[in-house]
Formats: sequence, C-alpha cells, structure tokens
Amino acid sequence: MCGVLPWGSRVAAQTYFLNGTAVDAEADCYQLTAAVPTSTGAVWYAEQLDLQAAFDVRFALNFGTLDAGGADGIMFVLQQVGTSALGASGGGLGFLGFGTSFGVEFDTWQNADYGDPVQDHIGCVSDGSVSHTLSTAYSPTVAMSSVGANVEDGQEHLGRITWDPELQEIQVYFDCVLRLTAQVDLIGDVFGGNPSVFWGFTGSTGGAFNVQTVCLQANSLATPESIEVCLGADVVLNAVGEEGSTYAWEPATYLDDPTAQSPLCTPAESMTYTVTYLDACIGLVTDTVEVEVVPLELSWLVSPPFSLTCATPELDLAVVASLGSGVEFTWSATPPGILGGVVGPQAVVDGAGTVTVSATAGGGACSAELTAAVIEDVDAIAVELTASADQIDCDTPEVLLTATPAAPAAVLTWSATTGSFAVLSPTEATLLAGGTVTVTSLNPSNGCTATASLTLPEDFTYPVVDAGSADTLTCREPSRPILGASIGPPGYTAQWEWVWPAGGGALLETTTLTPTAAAPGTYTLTVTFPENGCTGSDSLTVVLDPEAAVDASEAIAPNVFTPDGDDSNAYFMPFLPSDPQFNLLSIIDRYDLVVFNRWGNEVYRTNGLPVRWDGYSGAGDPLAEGTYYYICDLRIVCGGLSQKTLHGAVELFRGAE
Ligand SMILES: [Ca+2]
Ligand SMILES: [Ca+2]
Repeated sequence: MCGVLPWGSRVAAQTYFLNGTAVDAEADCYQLTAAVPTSTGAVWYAEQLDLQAAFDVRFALNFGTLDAGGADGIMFVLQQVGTSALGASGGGLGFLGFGTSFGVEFDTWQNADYGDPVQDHIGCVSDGSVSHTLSTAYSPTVAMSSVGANVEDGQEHLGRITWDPELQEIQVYFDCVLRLTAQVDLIGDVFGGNPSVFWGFTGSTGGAFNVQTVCLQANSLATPESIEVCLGADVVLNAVGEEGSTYAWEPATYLDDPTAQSPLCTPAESMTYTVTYLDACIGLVTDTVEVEVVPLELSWLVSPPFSLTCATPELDLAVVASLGSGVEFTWSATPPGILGGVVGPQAVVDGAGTVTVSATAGGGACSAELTAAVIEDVDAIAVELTASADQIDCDTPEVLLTATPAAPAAVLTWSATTGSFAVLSPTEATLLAGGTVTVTSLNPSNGCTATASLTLPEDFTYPVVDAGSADTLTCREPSRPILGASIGPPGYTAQWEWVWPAGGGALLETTTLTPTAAAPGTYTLTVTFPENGCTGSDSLTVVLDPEAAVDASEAIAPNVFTPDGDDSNAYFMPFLPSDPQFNLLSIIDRYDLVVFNRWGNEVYRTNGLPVRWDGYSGAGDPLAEGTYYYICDLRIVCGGLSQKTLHGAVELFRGAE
C-alpha cells in the first residue's frame, strides 16, 4: 500500500475544530502553538475515522526554529473524547489527561520522568499518558530523524502514519523513512470495541517553546487499494502526490476526469485502475486500485428465528451488509416499542413482533431490506409440591416432600429456610424441622421458572408429666391414694394410662389421676399427645414400711359399750390405746371372742372372723344391760404374727329407752 491512499468516501475539504492556542494558518495548515510558554493547541477533524478500514494519512510538520530552548512537540491523536478535547501543556504535548485515546508523539523535548530519550523522538502512547515506561505505551521510542538530526530547524518535515486493521499495525514515517512499527489492537484494546474515532493533532509548549505547525492537504486521506461500491453509487478515488504533480488514471472508463488527483468514479462493473503521479518521497510511481461493484445485501449476523425467553428477555440483533462501509441502516418494528438501542447495524428487541432493517449505500443508489419475526417463548413448567404430613412432630419427625412438575423436562432445584433439610432426588426431599420449602422448576428451553412452596410448622411439645406421690404403706394403712399427679402443658388432648409391672403392684381406680395404691410398687403414668405423637411419663414408687408393726400385746378391750346409742361406743372390739380410732380388726386375721353373762352362761361366740360385737346374742336377741365377761383370743398380722388373749368384764349400757 503506497501512493494510493485508503479512504472509502469522498475526501472533501475537512471541517475542523480548533482548541486552545491552535489557529488557522495559511493554506491547509494549523499553527498549534506560538513561540510562547505554556501553550496547548489541538485541531480535530469533524469526520471520524473508521478503524475497521485502513488509513494512510500524510501531513507536514514544522517544529519551529529553537533547538536547545525549543519545545515540546506535536502529536497525531486518535480519540473518543470529542472535538473540544485539549490536554496538558509542556511535556503533556496537549495529550496528557485524555480518556480513551491513542497518540503518536513527535517529541522535541526530553522529559526524563516520562522516559523520553535526549534526542527528538517518536513513540506510541495511549490513554492520555505520555509516559514511555508505563503499560499504556505501545512502542519504544525512536529518533525522529533517521540520521539523528535536530528537527527544530524551521523546515517542513513530511509525516505519514498508516493503519492496517488486519495486521493491527501502526507505521510511522518521518521525512519519507519508516521509523516505527507498532502492534496495536486499536479497536479492541484501546477503544473498547468502538471503531469510530476522532482524529487530529495536538501540540504544546512549556518553559521552552516554538512555533509549531501541522499542514494537511484537503486530500491527505486516500482510497484503499481495493474498495467496494454498490451498483449505481459513485466513489472518489484519491491519490496523494507531491504538490504540483500531474495524475494519469487508466482506464478512463467510469471516471469523470482521468487526470484529476481525485476523480469521481461511477462504475457499472468492477474495475482495476492504475494511477501514475509524482510522490513526494518516491518520485514517479504507478499504483493500482480495485473498485469492486458489489450488490448491497443484508444478512442477519445470527440467523432467525428470534425468540425472546426468560433467559434472554432482550436480543441483540445485528445485520451484516455486503458492503463494509458507507452503508446506512434504518430500523423499524411492529409494534414500535419493542425496538431500542439502535446503533448502525445493531439493535435490541425486547418484545414480540416484527423487525425490519433497511440499508442504503451510495447516497441512496442501493438499498436492501430484511424482516424477521420476534416471538416470545416464556412458558414456565408448573410444579406442584406435596408433603407426607402437615407438620413436623414426634409422629412424623421427617416429612417427605414430593415435587411434581407438569413436564418431565423441568429442572428442579430445592431450597429451605431451615438447614434440617435434605434433597433426596430431583423430585424428593425431606424436612426435619419446621420451615418453608420451595422448589423451583426451570424450563431449560427458555430459562423460565415456576415455584411452589410449602410451609410446615414444627411441634415437638412433649407432655410434662408428674406422677404424684403416695404415703408409705403400712400394715395399718395398706392402701393409699396417689395425690398430685398432673399433665401439662394445656392445649393438648392427653391420652394417659397407669402402668406397672405384672405382679409388681396393684392400683385401684386407674381411670383417674388419683388412683389408690393397694400394694407397694412402681407406678408409671404414661401420656401421649395425639396432636403430635409426643409421649412422656413419670413414675412414683409406693413403698411398704415393714417397721410399722403392730403387736397384739398393745391391744386392750373396752370396759363399757353402748349398743344402739351414739356411734362412738356402739360396739365391743379391741383397740390400740395409742391410736383409739384405728380399726384394729382390719389387721386381725383370727378373732375368737366368747361372751358370758354374770351367771356364766355363754351368750355370744365368734367363729374366728374379726367382727365387732353389737351386744346381741348369738341368736340375734338384744342382751340386757349389765355386766358381761369375755375371753378374746386375737391374732394380729402386721409386721409379723402376734397373739394375745384378753379377758375381763364389760358393762353393756343401752340408751335412754
Ligand atoms: Ca517530551
Ligand atoms: Ca531538537
């Protein structure tokens, strides 16, 4: 790629923007700085460069006449800051401080802190940094002049910078000599994927200064070696030659002027032209440029159908045109609201409908259109969640949860608000504590989800049981009530029963919480709550005091009794003087009482059973008042066997009758 310069569209006189100290100079020149300290100037061209295409830009630089006290230099800059971008002065070269940017510096002042060499030099830098030692630098520095000459000589120096997007290569020429080649992924690394950049020049002075000027011919940018146009469109072919050169294009077919520097070509078919002209560096050269006539066609970058799903609620659509540049795109949609984010061949859709993109090129000479339907696929797969019980409790400490998706394709995931939870299989899980379980059903074909949740309470309330207590059994008190048994807490239907080992005791009235223990033993009150299956129990042990003996020798008999009178002395029977109220008969197992009247006649006799005498004869007749004599053999079983024979006289009184 030499003489014929790459630029795909018309190269008219550039619209430009001057900033800082930059001023318009004669012809196509801009004075960036005057010979005064601490100046900064910038010139930016209105038409942005497309870094997807190659460029070859040529310009003339004049660094002024001061060498030792001259500074700071000029930079060729690509940037996305805007047309008012202006950087720092002095060593900053009018570039320091830019955002997304790339620069080729033509530096006439050594700033050691930026890694500048002593001589006038060239280097590639980026991101608004002029340092050659940071990672933002893209090349080592090289002397500007191939012979190491001072460039602040008041002369015009030819500069040329080429960009090859396929090789990702920047090349810098100075005074017709290739001085530097840098590998740079300009679009990807430097400009974040956006290929459109502003371009221009910056310059600065600091404590030292110079008049610094850049000159750019109207057609400093030229067509590439091969370009594409659509049928019916025209294109300017541009060759950059030395001022005053003549140009000869062959063949003349489809050209408006085969002797012009920039003839207008309106090809009806693909053509290869040669052009001969005088190049400022090389002399007389002949170059070729291929003009390929290509029908304008559009294709989707990713083929339809376009489906919006839960996973992709919006789609980035993009079309590719058969022409690489000079194509304008127009997007529309039905309904219009589904379309957004339109940038050139790209757009975003977020709803169902129809999208149409049309393209024109060659100033309307060619057009093409594509239409595609956008459908929505947002159906979730419903899922049902069931549980083997409605709460976690003693009966069901582990509840099985079963998920049933409406379609087998569903991908199920489980979650729970408690850690006491385990997933057994995609469709089954167990819960061991109260909480909420959620199963999510993912439709793998579209990312849509449905959920089902169950909240199960936990009830591990155990019965609080107190079996109560009973007094110690004795032979005199062989049965005792169990008192104080209780069941809690309230709110449950307690099912309870008294149990004791076979042969190990005896309880009476076991349907109450106050039964009577009729034998020593351990009695257990067991309780179950049917509401949750929790059980509890408590036991009491009833003991018999073997020391609580009664000896027959303690027994005495009354000397008077009053049948048919008040109850206190209605019967004749032995008693314990230490406990007159105690029914001594209850522990007498053999009782032989014989009663005689005063004449020695037997009037009453027991048959061995402990019965109280009521003052009646053995024949059932009431005996008369008076003195009676008795002999009573009694045997007591209480803490052992003991016997006693009582005998004596007893007065029988009757009441007032
Ligand atoms: Ca410098
Ligand atoms: Ca110098």
